[in-house]
Formats: sequence, C-alpha cells, structure tokens
Amino acid sequence: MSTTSGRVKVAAQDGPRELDPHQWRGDFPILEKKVHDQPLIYFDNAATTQKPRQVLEAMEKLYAEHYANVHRGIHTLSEESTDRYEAARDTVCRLLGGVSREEVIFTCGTTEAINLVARSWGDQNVSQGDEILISEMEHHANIVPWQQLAERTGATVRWIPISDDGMLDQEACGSMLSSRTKLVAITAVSNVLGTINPIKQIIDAAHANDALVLVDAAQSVPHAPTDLQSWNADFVAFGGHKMLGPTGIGVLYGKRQLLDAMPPCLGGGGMIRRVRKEGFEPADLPDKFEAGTPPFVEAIGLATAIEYLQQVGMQSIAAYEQQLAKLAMERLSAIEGVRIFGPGATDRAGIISFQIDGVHAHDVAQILDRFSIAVRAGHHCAMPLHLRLQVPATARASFYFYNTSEEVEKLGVAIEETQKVFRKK
Ligand code: 7TS
Repeated sequence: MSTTSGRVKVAAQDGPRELDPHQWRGDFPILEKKVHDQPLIYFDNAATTQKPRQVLEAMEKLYAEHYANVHRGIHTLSEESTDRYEAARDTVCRLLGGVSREEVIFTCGTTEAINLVARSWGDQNVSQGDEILISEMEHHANIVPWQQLAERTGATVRWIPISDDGMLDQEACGSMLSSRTKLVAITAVSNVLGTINPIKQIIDAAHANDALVLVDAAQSVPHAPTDLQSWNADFVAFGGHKMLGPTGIGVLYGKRQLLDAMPPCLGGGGMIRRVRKEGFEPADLPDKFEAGTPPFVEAIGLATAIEYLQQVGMQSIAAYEQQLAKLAMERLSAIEGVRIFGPGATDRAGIISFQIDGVHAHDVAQILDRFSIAVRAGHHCAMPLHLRLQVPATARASFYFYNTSEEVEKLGVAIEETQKVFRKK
C-alpha cells in the first residue's frame, strides 16, 4: 500500500461473480433486528445503508488503540492515526481506478463536496452570462449550490430535460451546450428514478464544448465499479454513509490542475503552509481543502467499508442489484393500480419509486412499516423532478446487495395488502 505522493496502484477490476446475500447478511447486526415482531426488511438504502461489524469494529479499534489528532503531533499515537487516515485516502484512490492522492479531498459528505466546487471553483470561474447545465432529475444537493452560485454571479442555471420514462434527453443536452456553458453538473444515477445516465457521453460532449463536468456519484460509487480515468470527469462527489461507511465523511475528487488553481473554501488549521500577520499561504493538495480537524475516524471507517465492498465485488453488486430491481419491477408492475416511475430494468440501478392509485405515498410507507418494510416516501430531495412527474410524492424502495428476492416478494404482498386496506375505507 503506497502512502507517498503519486498515483496509487489498483488491482485488476473484479469480474462479476454470483452474489449470495446470505453470505454477507450475518455481518450486519441490524439485519437481525425485528420490527413489529417480524424481521426487518430494509429497503431505504438510497437514503443510507446499514453497517457491517467490520466497519463498526475498525472505528472502535481506532478510538480504543490508536486515537490522537492527525497531522499535528510527532508522538506515536498521532503518527498511528495519521498513517491510517492517509492510508484511507489511498484506499479511495484505488476504488476510483487509481487516481492521485492529491486529487482526493475528504469532506463531510456529498453535499459538502458539491458546495466546495460551487464556492471555490464557481466563484473564481463563473460570471454573468455564463451557464451551468443541470438535469431535471437532480437531488437538491446538486441544484441549490448552483442556484446560489447563479445568485452570486449573475450566471444562469439551465435544465436538461428528461423523457416521460425518466431518461435524460441527450439530444437536448447536446443542443444546450454552447460557448456559454461553464459546467455540466449531473447525477450518475437518479436517487428517485434509478436511471443510469450515460456519463461518459455527457462528459465527452461537454469537453468538446470546453465545459467542465461535475458528477454527483452519491448513488453510483456505492453500487458499481467506478473508473474515473475512462470517465475523464473533472469533479466527482460521493459520500460514505451510502456505501456501508459512517456518516460525516465524503469525497471530492478533482483533477489536479483544477484543484491546484482553486482557492481554499474554509480557513483554519491544517490548510496552511504558513500564517503571518499580513496573511497566509495555503498548503499543498489535498490539505488545502481540509481545514480543521478532519473526520479521520470516519475516513478510516469508510476505507474499511470500501475494502468490504471490494471483497463482495463491485461488478457483482451492480449485477445483483439490477436483477433485484428487475424482479421487483416485474412483481410490482403486475399489480393493478401500481405505477412505477423511471426507465425499464436495463437502464436502471436498484431504485424503484412508485405510486399506488388512491393512496398517498406517506400512507404507503406507514403501512409497509407495519409489515416491517422500511421505504422512504416524499419528494426524496428532488422537488423539481416530482413537479416534472406531476406527483407530489412517491414511495421508494432502494436495494443493496444484502437484500434478497424473498424480501422483494414480501414487498409485493405488502403492497397488495395496502390496497386492500384502502379499498375497505
Ligand atoms: N446526491 C444524490 C444523488 C443523493 O441521492 C443524495 C442523498 C445526495 C446527493 C446528498 O447526500 P448527503 O449524504 O450529502 O445528504 N440522497 C438521499 C436520498 O435519496 N434519501 O435520503 C438522502
């Protein structure tokens, strides 16, 4: 494992293997929990995922055996914490296909990573008359920072439309790109529709127009292999808690020459080379963007989560979740009065948002909870998308590799029971 400067070597990508969820479920203490006297069926993985014992133990071990602040002391404990924190960065580099460690900034989550780019790169590079393209299927975390940037600078946010079946309108995207476009900020996978966007094509088209691309990878990095060198994205944001890791940790990947030219967002300890009464000189990457005590225990938890996911196999996870989604779509679409939003199974990750005729999404979630099934209901922080779909709210089942086909079948049965409850009313 290299902790020195430069590119971190990656092992060859794992080939797809048959995935047996029962091989892994035993590692997740919460999956043994009963809700209303029945085994928990956790289908709210797009909001956050459950944690395996290995992640919980790694964080506890750090606190119990190696804990001291990082980058500050030369005492043994501080060195132990620092080594582990920097090794966590190497683990992230390998996950992303062998990027440089200077290009990996730890943040406290996806939201902070996107805001960092909007504040730092945005304020420096965007001005009146410029355009930022975002899609109609973005999460608020990839909308509001650009609206705020537009308010500060006089730039315009333009919306790439989606089709009725929840696919990005690539033709429209192509025709919206122009010399005014400074950035395309796009999600790799919709957190509501499950749509898998053609990220590489979007990036190639944007680059041909000299625009940069930020990929919101919050819903893709946890579920599929990520090869940033083939994407050639300029910025990529994702978080730890949706991929078995703890809350409070996320990642901003940025191309080195871009990050080098950007001013730091937050000032404080750790991000400076020197401070004088007259001013300060920022530190080199990645420290420049990591002011204050970083969430280093969380970073170590994230690294353990990544190692766990790699053991399961990212390709296997992607293939298995697509199978589950296909099964769920077949089961749910066979029920009269259930409407599924978004594309067909081949263009979709393991996320299914749906509506039951005559039943509000919040009631659906409440009744499913009685069957010990956890789903989210509401606008899922994607209000413009719900306006486009012309529904106030949807119910959403989102899968991870520890979910089973038996659980999907129970969801189908619980939905049929929900309809019966409402027919009686
Ligand atoms: N981008 C996408 C695509 C997301 O799905 C989310 C969280 C975020 C950004 C923000 O991540 P955070 O960890 O910084 O909050 N999505 C969801 C969701 O769908 N339900 O709860 C959180």
